[in-house]
Amino acid sequence: MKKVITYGTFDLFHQGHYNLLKRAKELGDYLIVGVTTEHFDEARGKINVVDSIIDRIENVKKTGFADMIIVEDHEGQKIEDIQKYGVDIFTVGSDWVGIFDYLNSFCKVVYLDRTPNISSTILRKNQFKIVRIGIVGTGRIAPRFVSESKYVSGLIIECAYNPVEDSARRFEKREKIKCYTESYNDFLECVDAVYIASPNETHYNYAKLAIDAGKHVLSEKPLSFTKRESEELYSEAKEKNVVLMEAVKAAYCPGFQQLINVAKSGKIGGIVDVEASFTRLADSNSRERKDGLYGGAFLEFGPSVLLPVIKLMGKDYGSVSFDSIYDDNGVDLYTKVNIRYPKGFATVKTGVGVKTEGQLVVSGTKGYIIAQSPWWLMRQFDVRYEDPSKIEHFEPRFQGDGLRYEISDFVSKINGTDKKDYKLTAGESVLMSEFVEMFMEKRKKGEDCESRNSVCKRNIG
Ligand code: C2G
Repeated sequence: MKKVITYGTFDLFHQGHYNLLKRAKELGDYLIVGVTTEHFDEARGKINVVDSIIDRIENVKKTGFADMIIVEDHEGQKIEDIQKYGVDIFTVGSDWVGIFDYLNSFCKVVYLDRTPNISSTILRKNQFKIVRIGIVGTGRIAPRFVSESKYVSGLIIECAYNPVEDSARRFEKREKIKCYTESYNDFLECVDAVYIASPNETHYNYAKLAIDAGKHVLSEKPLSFTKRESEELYSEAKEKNVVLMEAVKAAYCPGFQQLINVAKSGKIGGIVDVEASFTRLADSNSRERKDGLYGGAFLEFGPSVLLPVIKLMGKDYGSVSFDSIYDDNGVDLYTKVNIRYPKGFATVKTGVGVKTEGQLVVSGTKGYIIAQSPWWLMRQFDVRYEDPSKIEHFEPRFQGDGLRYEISDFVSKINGTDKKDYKLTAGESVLMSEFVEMFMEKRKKGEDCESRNSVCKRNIG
């Protein structure tokens, strides 16, 4: 009996898939079809698969060509399967010519002509309107957004907005975007959604205007400086039936969710303490170091370090104490926050003028989880126990520089294929604004501190 094997995602099953499976079966007597898992597709850069793996397997099954269906979920599996099942022929469409020649050492490799003019990507684009995204602000993170968005199908970067026309023009030219403008109204008219990457103090207003105009919003953190403003934005977004997401990128990275789920699984017992640090020394002329009102460590990194705390310790905090080291222009160079919970603690540290280990440690009654810097991208973490020989190492899949996951979630929510907001709920986002508000209030109170020498240390908790 001649055994044939082939693999695929088979998303939005179409004639091209059908023809491939039909001809694959004709190559032998027994056909094995490997259907990829969503995680494995994500790992190889396909992050917009629409159909669930169950549906994709079902669609392959319905063709009647597959004698066996297996799941492909890791690199190197093809060799294992060829050996395990005693496969004679590996086949795949001609778009892969050359890529699988190495399998000739294990079995015959046959590339079958691809069916022209049809693909899951085209269908995904046809099934959903292409989302026209406008970028508000042309600073450092905006170019990263443009490059990462190339890995997400279903969107186009339509326009760049900056109140300074020259900045908008230069960005549009450099990033090869369709248009630019210094008028926010004109900008809103030519997009379906906006990514707000402007200075911190402008996020709320730009988001409010966009939501009022019926546009979807992905805003850099902090979304706003007060609990009330954030609540208002989320309720208005709900009323207008538009998506509002705060771009705390760690929340959307696959590894971060895995760490949270591992922590909540009971593996380390009851969670007692969460410590998260994020420091990045900023140039003394940078916005972070110069803007005494809206710059500084906590406004820059507070939402990121609060994310694991809120996810794991919840919203019922007790006392909160802020402790900061200030520059003489009122910028907090280093802010440490201690939070008390009914059954535990949390400590977060942020810095733009002080450097510390950027790690995340989740302490429990049976063990602890540690993720080294840059934990916010979550490329790896360890679960450790009393017995030092028992370390469990996790290396979740991760592509690019962390933005494509939030962009993909944003587009999926806009298309309605992903209504869930478990990665960063409105409530969690509002709670972050509550902490930001507390920090700014305590900082204001601390302003009457006796001496404002070069390093004014005050316990304003
Ligand atoms: N295919 C085709 N004609 C098309 C589209 C796809 O012949 N118009 C073939 C592909 O070449 C592939 C199979 O159908 O052999 C499944 O295609 P996809 O679902 O797009 O999955 P892909 O990522 O191409 O799968 O590791 C091998 C990959 O998993 C192949």
